[in-house]
Amino acid sequence: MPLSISPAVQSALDEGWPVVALESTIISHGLPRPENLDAARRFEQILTDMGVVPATIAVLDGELKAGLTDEELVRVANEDIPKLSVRDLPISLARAGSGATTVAATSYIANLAGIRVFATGGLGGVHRGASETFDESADLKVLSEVPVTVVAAGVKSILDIPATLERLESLGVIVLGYGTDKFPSFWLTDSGFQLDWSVPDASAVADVMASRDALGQPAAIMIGNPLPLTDQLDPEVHDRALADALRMADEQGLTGKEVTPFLLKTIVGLTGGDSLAVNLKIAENNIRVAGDIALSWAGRSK
Ligand code: PSU
Ligand code: MN
Repeated sequence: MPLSISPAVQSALDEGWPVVALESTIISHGLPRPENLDAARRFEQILTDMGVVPATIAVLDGELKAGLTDEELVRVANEDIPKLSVRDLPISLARAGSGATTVAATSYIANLAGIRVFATGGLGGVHRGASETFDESADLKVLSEVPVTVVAAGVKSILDIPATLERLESLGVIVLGYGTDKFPSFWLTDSGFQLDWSVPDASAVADVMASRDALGQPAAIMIGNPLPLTDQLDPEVHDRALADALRMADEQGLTGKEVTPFLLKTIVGLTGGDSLAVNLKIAENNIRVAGDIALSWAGRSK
């Protein structure tokens, strides 16, 4: 199997120490240079400071990588590499290629490596107008198939949030609000959509992981972790930028994997960088919660 696990991640897995997987599409396509490299390093440092081993996931020179050296992190941040979902992995391997992994591909590789907890910014989901375009992120299908616990600030309001929640339900993905019963919508603390279940802390998440395993269910657990209200993007700025970005994507006739990166980039421009600052806070907030969950999980499997 062309899977290369870094020595630090491998020994953590062997010893049952806490490990958190991190996604690379957020680094290569979700954040602008040069902030992306600083952010990628900071994401890993947050975990290291907590006593958790970071495993940033990407594809480099035809190998699936779980855990990157600093040089490899620099490559992911600075090279023009493609965005890879699960179906792109065999092609990238066949060509000895490199690429950044989406939530779907990261979850898939984390599972191959035996990593149980994963932190990202926001999930992909059902796009607005999907009943016409069929644009639904492969993130959702993959989360119905792999037993990871993914911490995300919900999904962005660039998507159709109620449709995404319906699909998560159909696909059997377990959805838990972290200290909230409202689904977060990334830059905004509360999407207004109600969740069925919430958990107060990391230990309660580990309880659900254990009972999920006991039942042998195939799907992931999604933890909806909202930003504190004081950190969210100004809702008026948000609504205006969102409407403009959606209109521009429509005018340009974008389809397929270009849509999400285009919307993210355009919204950074339209908010004068405010959305970027909030984006970084979100990722860091999710990484801390994922670290707590990994610590709690490691404590119990000993
Ligand atoms: N949502 C974000 N930031 C991101 C992405 C989604 O807030 O960077 C990325 C993730 O890698 C996610 C992917 O898996 O976009 C979804 O893309 P698509 O809609 O093409 O499946
Ligand atoms: Mn899509």
